[in-house]
Amino acid sequence: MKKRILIIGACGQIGTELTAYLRSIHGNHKVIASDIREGDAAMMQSGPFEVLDAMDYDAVEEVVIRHEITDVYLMAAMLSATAEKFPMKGWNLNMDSLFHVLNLAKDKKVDKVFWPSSIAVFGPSTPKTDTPQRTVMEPTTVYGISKQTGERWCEYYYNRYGVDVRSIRYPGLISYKTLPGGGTTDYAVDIYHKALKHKKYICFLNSETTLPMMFMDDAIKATVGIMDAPKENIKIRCSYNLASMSFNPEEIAESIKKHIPEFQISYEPDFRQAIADSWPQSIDDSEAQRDWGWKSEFTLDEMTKTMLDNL
Ligand code: AKB
Repeated sequence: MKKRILIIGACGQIGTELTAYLRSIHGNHKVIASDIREGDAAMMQSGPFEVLDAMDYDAVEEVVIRHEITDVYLMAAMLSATAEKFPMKGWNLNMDSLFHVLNLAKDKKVDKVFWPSSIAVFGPSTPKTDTPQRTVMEPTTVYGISKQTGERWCEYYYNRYGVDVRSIRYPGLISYKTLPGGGTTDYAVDIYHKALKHKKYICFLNSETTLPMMFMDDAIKATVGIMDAPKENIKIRCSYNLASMSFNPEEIAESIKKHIPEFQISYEPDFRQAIADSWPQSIDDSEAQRDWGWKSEFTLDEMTKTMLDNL
């Protein structure tokens, strides 16, 4: 079957690497990248690119039809820290864009949808360690509320209309190729940049804030893995728990010191501390492992070496 892929939000932290990976697998011309503004030279020159507002249904539909898209990866979103500053903008972007692609799939204009959820769907009343797939979910952030609501709608569209939507709950993601923007876990990328440049880092979370994290290569592997899995293997249509490693700022600093002994970290927690405190510390992803063979590869020290070698 001919596959033609549209990535919405292709210039973001995940979208950039996902676009490059899918182009390397399927061929450049089969993967249409899109974002609200043009990407860098590598993105623009390696394959088709559309300037596209994820909130504009007509524009998304036009691109889907013109390029005969089969699979959509909706990576455009406003992350946790920014959405606390712009609650209605965050809610509108995160929900409208999801409804647009779900409705295109419901109307059989696309076959398959990937939509990212997050550990932000959990809240302070959720068990903090080995957080189960099904548990209390009372998110306290705008972003978390939008992701939890989105999960309910994904499951609804699957049950009611048979929409083949697949989703994972990403932990904090770390990559040397693209910077994150507006998340609470962003410190775990910035710390490597500052360690190399200034040998010191002021962290906006306190030293003991343990959060679930993942290296980008693992995240791309999971994203493509769930999309390539046979339909009958996808038993969960809201979103799968996904885990790799968990660490706090002190532990990532120790990992960096193995390569840069003079590196120093200090702490000035800001409003993001409360967001981080509401999230789990570690995640039970046994259902993703069982249903579609998920397994993470990178440890904290392996990730640190790869980050410092490549930045
Ligand atoms: C954020 O910090 O907002 C994101 C996430 C955990 O979904 N990285």
